[in-house]
Amino acid sequence: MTGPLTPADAMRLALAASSRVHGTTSPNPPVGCVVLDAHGHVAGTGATAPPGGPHAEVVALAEAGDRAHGGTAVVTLEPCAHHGRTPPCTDALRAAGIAAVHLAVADPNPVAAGGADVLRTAGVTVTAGTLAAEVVTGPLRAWLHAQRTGRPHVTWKFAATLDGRSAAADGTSRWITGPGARARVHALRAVSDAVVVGTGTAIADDPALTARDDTGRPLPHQPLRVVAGRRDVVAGSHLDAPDVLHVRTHDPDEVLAALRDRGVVDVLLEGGPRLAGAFLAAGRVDRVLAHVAPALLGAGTAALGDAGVGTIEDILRLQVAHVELVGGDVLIDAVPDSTVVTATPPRTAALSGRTPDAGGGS
Ligand code: AOF
Ligand code: ZN
Repeated sequence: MTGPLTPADAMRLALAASSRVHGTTSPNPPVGCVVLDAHGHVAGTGATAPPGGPHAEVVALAEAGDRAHGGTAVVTLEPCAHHGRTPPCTDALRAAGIAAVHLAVADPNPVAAGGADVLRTAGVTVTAGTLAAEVVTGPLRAWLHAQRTGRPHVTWKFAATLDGRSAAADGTSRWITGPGARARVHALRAVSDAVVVGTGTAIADDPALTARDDTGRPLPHQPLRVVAGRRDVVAGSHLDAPDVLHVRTHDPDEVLAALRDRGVVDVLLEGGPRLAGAFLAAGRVDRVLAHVAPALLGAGTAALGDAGVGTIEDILRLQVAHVELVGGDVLIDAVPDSTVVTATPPRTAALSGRTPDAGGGS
């Protein structure tokens, strides 16, 4: 047996537990919970089940059994205080005799929030903010964004050469980056709710948009596959399938509203240049993942089309969150300056926002 865990150590385990259900809980958040016994040893670990199933705390408490009595629950999101599809987690924590709770972030959902106060009133010691910086950029990121803005979170992922090309002059593009970068993309698809491409990319590249392992076998969790744009996809192509959602517009807010209506929280935008440009121009890209290959093409298709930038003053700057070498390619993880959160916008403004003329199908 190892010694007692600190709340931060336990939060790291809770975060890891939440990573294991990332992509399977929407529209609910992927939450992780660790229950420590009265001596600080792990008694139970849990994560949110798919919608309608138990919340993370209930899963962890069930594993802990009697050992939860007098113990501590460490959870990535404030325990809910509401009767939703399941009873309040605050009730479950109290019934189990939990003495202390450490939470990373408050629940922004007004219906479920208030759990910390409910627990304090019941005599439980509550500490908020444990490892909050890690948790808000982890699996809860997209859900927290959706709660704040009313829109799904959008990650624009692209692969390009050093000179910013995503295809050669003749249109060929397989492959610009190496197998390591491609494996990352499949792992990313597996934790996303939806993968979106424009009709231009669907027609030019015939992508499958499924999440596969390195032998080509499908990963357990598959995202909703989405094509955006007015044109029809090619009959018999990968995306000419009954489970593919075809949204007949390039307007980012129309695409996102259609996805939100289907419970989508976390969107992976995979191109092409025109659709990505429309999303960036509208301020609807929340994260950029650029796989940059140390290679040059010169002529060829740029990774990004018109993004509403006509003069240097309007350049879209990003803040780099992380840089990594993946195989022989450089992965840059960045956030557009325009979407760096400075304040909580009113919920009513959520779906209006900036509405530049990003329409027009392809
Ligand atoms: C928790 N632990 O693991 C999760 C929570 O419809 P329901 O009953 O499943 O409730 C969904 C809401 O509960 C969700 O919007 C969020 O506010 C909270 N999710 N809370 O205590 C969990 N997944
Ligand atoms: Zn709950």
